[in-house]
Amino acid sequence: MAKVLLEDWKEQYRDEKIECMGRDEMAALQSEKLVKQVKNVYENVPFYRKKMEDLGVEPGDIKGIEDIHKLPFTTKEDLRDNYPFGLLAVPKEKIARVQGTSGTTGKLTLAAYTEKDVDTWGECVARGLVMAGLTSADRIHVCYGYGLFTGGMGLDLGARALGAMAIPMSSGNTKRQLMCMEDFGATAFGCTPSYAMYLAEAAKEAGIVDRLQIKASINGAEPWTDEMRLKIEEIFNINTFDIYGLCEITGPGVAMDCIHHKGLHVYEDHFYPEVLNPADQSPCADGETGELVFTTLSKEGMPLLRYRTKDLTSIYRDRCECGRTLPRIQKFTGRTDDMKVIRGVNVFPTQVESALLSMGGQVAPHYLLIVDRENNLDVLTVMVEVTEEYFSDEIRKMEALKERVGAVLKQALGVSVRVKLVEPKTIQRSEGKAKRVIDNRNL
Ligand code: DLL
Repeated sequence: MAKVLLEDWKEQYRDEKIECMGRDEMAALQSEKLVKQVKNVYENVPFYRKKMEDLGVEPGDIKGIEDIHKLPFTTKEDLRDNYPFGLLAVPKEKIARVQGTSGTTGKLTLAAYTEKDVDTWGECVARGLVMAGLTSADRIHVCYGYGLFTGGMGLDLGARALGAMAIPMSSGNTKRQLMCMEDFGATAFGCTPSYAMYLAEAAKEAGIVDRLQIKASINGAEPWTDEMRLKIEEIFNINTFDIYGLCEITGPGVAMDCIHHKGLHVYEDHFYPEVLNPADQSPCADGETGELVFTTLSKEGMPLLRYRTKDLTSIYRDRCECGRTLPRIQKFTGRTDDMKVIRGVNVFPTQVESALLSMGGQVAPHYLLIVDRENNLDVLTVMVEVTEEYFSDEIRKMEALKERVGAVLKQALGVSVRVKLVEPKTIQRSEGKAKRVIDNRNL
């Protein structure tokens, strides 16, 4: 309930030395860590020794960060093949916790952390919390799920490192979430952006927005647009920040955006980012979109070399207006697996989101893409929820709105779509990561 305007923002740093370090100094730090890490995995992870031997690379060939391109890639399939503990670089007794994520094929992707890895994780999230203007005096309501999913634990560890109060709500039961938010005087909350939108609408409907003490929210775990951020900020009157992570690298806290929202700052002293052309894995120039690939420079439990995230973004390495030199990855359009090719045109759900949100409140930011194949032709249907304000029993009005939505989507996507308008509150709300696409094509 207290959005701070950019001109009144006072930037704080958790670790100013690292966050604002000159590029050469950072490269030296990364080089030192990489050389050690490569030696470590070569000696302790048979999988990496074999991969390096297959490429004819020895630890001695890696003299600094500039040699990173000589190293082998790691894929999600490699993790599956070595499930659950085949990639550990330490004995199992040194593993303090495991976290995971359920993949689309049903098998878990599992990651293992030593005590020190857990501390580093908390420290990285705390950097993000400070970036969001929070201090040890704050009360952070965590409605990411707790469990193998890293969201709940990640924010919790961050709050702990910061010395703030964690309110471990986990996901679900929106009424109770809002009640506790109000009763405990939470000053910040964390959850997926789709759930933040749902919470915002529910708080508005319950007429309690003015009674909340929230000033910031930390949202991530799924792609979302700037338009969605502005909508959440507007309803709650708060500042909202994007946080990125994946359990294989660390949970939330690999990168987060600052008040300038010019991309998410990667904590590159721990996670070295590369953006590579998905076709041939050659490096993309700054600003060019490609696949994000990470090498964990400090990880002990399950270090990964050049892990292919399948997330698409671009990177900028110039100093941000906030003073940080940490490189910025742009808000994600989605993963390579989220992208749907509709009659030859690439479509991301986030494009639909920004188009719908540009329609000035005629439709709600809740949508679902359904892809079918009819007579050998791809058909994309977009289910769109009409807002209470615009919903009407008059067929003519609804037909006109449907046409407007169709035109806006065609313009945004470059392909025509079928629009199915549905009544307010009929598209299922998510408490975690929203499911935005159903593909019935069996490709
Ligand atoms: O989603 C970790 C996380 C929890 C991040 C809470 C932020 C907040 P996984 O379940 O392993 O981990 O899923 C990782 O989610 O590769 C991206 O495709 C997607 N993702 C995560 N954060 C963002 C974000 C957590 N801010 C996968 N924007 C990643 C877009 C995101 N996509």
